[in-house]
Amino acid sequence: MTETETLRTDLLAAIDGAADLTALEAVRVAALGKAGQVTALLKTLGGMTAEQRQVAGPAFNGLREELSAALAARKAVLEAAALEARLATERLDMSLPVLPGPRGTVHPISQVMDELAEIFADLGFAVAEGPEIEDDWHNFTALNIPEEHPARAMHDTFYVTGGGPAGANGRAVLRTHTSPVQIRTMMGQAPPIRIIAPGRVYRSDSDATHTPMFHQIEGLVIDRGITLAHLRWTLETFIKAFFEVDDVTLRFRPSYFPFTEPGVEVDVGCSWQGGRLSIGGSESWMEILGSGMVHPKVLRNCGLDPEEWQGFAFGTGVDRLAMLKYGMTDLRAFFDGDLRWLRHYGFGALDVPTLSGGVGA
Ligand code: 2NL
Repeated sequence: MTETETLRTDLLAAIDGAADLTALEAVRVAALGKAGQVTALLKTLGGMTAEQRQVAGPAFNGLREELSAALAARKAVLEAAALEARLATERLDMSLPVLPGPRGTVHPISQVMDELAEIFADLGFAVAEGPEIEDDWHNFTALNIPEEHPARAMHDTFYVTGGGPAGANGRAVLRTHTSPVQIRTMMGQAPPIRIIAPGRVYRSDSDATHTPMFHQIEGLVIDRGITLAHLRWTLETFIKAFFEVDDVTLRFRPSYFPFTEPGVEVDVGCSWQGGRLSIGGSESWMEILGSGMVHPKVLRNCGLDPEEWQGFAFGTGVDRLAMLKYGMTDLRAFFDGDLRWLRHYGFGALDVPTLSGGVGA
């Protein structure tokens, strides 16, 4: 028993003397670990007579419990001391400015969308949004693109399996243009209507100039007595404001879209600057928009009487507008998430486009 008593005194002293958590852990292993001294003592119980065990059993187990309690107490003291030491050295000054300065940037697509919203808000257009998973009817049928129409194949549609939007009307698709937003607006509110519909659209097409997801903006005006002249003025005003040039010439060419009659493709006068075509001047033409008068069938599909209501619509690619205005040459880089590219082409979060400050300031 004296041997046990000595062991107890030594171990309790070692626990008390442990200067840090590492030292304390070493004492625990030496006493209670697999090959520890107390563990070895407990193993001797097996070779004892019943009488010996009656005395030694409670003594050894009592020792083990006493040491466990002492270890836990010492551990709590050392942990509290370690925390105190950390708190004494670590400082967090909540009043310091964020370092090393602002880091995130606004993606050029977001910036251009904001610029467009600002320009059209000034002309009295509201921003309209709709689902990116559409149904066949809103994406195609309502727009005078019936089943088997070649335009459906031309749109390289992504079909969605496993359910579409609530109250779906036909197969679920990823919208191939933002026109269904305008269909929903015409069905949901009475004219006059002046909206732009910017957003993501999807087509199963991928190469140097096409990505499977890209951004489109469309505009729609519905009112009494709307003509191509209103379309022409609106597009001219928009292009001048967006590219911040006063001398722009637009050229309207007859074209065909199933949802317009007539359909009009719009070119803008350009000139060569630094090896690239840029907006303004008259050396060359660049196609930038598709547009037209809303087809009477489309109006009727939305419950509007074409004898009473007319309208114009237009659409163009936001990514391409951004490239033309800010000089990027590779569309795919828009979606790579490359931080160097984002820092170079990104905009400051506080550079909010305003007409008074210059939309591209
Ligand atoms: C393009 C340019 C266009 C429209 C979009 C439209 C929407 C409704 C009715 C009539 Cl609801 N038109 N949008 C019109 C002309 C062109 O987008 O190049 N698209 C293939």
